[in-house]
Amino acid sequence: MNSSAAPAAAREALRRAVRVVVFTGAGISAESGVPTFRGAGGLWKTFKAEDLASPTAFGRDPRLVWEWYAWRRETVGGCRPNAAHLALARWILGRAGVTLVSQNVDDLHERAAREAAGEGGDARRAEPLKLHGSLFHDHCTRCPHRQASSPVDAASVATLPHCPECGGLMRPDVVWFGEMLPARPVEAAFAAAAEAEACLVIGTTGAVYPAAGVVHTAKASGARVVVVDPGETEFDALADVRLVGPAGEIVPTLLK
Ligand code: BV8
Ligand code: ZN
Repeated sequence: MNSSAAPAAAREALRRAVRVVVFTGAGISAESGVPTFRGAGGLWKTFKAEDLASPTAFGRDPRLVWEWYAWRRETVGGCRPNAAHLALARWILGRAGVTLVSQNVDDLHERAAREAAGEGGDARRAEPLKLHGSLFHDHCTRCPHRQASSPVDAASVATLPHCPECGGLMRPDVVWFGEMLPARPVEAAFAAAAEAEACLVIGTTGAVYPAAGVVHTAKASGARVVVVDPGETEFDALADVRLVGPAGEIVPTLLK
């Protein structure tokens, strides 16, 4: 359904659902100024995914890959959560039964959760299960050490971040193509999707697996699926309601 009745139908589906899964992608951060992957100004346009977001690329030229991630950290660091992130965080904290699942490696959902929870509030319920890792953490290529990121000097391999425990080269704590997703968030996301009566999809092409399977699992388990996106997505065929437009405009009204 994609008509004037769509917003009311979407609100009704979310209101009636005891358990909701919210599934987000790069599009929810677009209005904050974070480049998406496959859109017009998309990251993959300037760079090719296999050239940079893969273990082979990192093995071949860790300096270049680190330079790209340092630039992305800088870009996201200058962005702020937008109205969609904030409305979503407030809505999640204001009711029970919502699981937020994100493919995004930025920290805008986390920052919106802290802002919505306020001083001394508990932001954790509005923080996402991160299926593709975190842009702001590094982990060691040789041992299990993981740490919050610090400024990167990508001038040479020697100046790249190295592990304080074993001296191994550190890498961004994101999931590259061909790599396994982190087990705990994936299991929790698919378990929530299997129980959900509604699934709200915001700003994702639905092109990347196994993450996109979360929405298919929700649909197969009887959830009503609401898709928010200005463009076409691979979820349109299974959507019960499509709200066509930017998240920053649609989400605050939808969740009011
Ligand atoms: C795995 C982290 C196997 C890194 C990312 C062939 C060869 C090799 C692999 C495969 C293959 N075929 C399939 C695969 C599997 C592959 C895959 O799915 N490839 C796709 C592209 C075909 N998947 C993997 O490799 C995964 N691992 O399969 O491992 C395995 C199995 C067992 C044992 C060992 C290994 C790993 C995938 C994770 C890759 N990492 N990112 C980094 O960020 O650098 S993927 C990247 O894409 C991001 O995480 C992003 O979130 C994700 C999905 O993209 P979207 O979020 O949807 O963003 P996109 O730009 O595409 O779309 C933006 C949307 O927003 C659009 O719809 C647009 O209209 C909309 N929008 C724009 N403006 C707005 C808006 N919406 C709302 N408001 C707006 N204002
Ligand atoms: Zn180490």
